[in-house]
Amino acid sequence: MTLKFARRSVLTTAAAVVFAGSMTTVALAQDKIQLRLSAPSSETDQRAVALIEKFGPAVSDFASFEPSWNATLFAQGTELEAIARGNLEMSITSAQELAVFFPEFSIFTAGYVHQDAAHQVAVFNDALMDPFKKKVEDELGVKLLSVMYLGRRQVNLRQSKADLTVMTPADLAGVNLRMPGTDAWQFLGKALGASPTPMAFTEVYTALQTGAVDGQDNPLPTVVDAKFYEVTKQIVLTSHLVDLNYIAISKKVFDAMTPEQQAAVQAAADDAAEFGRQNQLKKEADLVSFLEEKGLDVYEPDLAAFRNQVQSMYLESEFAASWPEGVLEKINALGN
Ligand code: KDO
Repeated sequence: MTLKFARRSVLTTAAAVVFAGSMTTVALAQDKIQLRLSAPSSETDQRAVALIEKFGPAVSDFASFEPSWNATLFAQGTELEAIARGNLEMSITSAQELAVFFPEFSIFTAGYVHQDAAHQVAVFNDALMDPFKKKVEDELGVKLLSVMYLGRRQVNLRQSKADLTVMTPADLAGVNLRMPGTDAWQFLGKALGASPTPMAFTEVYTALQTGAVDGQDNPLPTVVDAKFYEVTKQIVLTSHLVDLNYIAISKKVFDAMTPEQQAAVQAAADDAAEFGRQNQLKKEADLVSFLEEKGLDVYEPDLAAFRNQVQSMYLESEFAASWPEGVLEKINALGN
């Protein structure tokens, strides 16, 4: 009896300890800061890989990083509003999306402004960005943590080079080019000489396959990751936009963190951005031969012709009217 009693009591105590232990685990998981991120990219895109492998683990002591890819949580272009409304904590946003709220961000969407990945970083970390960042924080409640490199955007067409060789913007006349769906993106398509069609990223593969569009523009790593090479025949290396995404976080969520947690989140974002940048650069350098092996023609057009047309169209546009005085010169001065 005594033994039974003692045994039962030990078991009960043990069960209580296990129960209390699991409650602690549950409580800890609940206590962690939830960081949901929504993005249209796939989970194999280098920005996603960097966030999964570097960002999440680096903040896991106090935050639960919960990314959703392929726009499954929020549609492309709706993430910033979701963060502003408190329905989402993080995204990798574009200058084009920010330009919807703050037209001056269109300066970072203009063709041939950023020169390369290092220039993007120098611009993002320069004091010239401070008023841009502050406005996004004050008016949208979104903090831009770091800049991610997407790559140099190239024109990728269904037509074969034999049917359509693109050397100058005039050669893109009448080409139905899918561009992402904001004014800043559409204008870039026009500046290239094409007829832009807005469409969400997740619909592009099917649109290329069915011929709903003639082509799309994206950096080579994206062309490969999204398998656009399966449904296109050529890539014109216009390098018209050195594209970026900002790692964005809810300012409210960030401000509620301790200074140590904030520092850890900032460092994790910077590390993830750097890791992703190096991987993306490596891929960009390697992928021309991969695409040629897949049967695509990959060639350089008359770059001066593209640069001249794109730059002059931007300077004459309503976008340039919103660019703060002297910022373009400062951006240029940070480049080569
Ligand atoms: C795209 O829709 O073409 C684009 O490249 C635009 C970028 O700003 C970014 O949103 C990207 O898609 C997605 O992350 C998918 O790679």
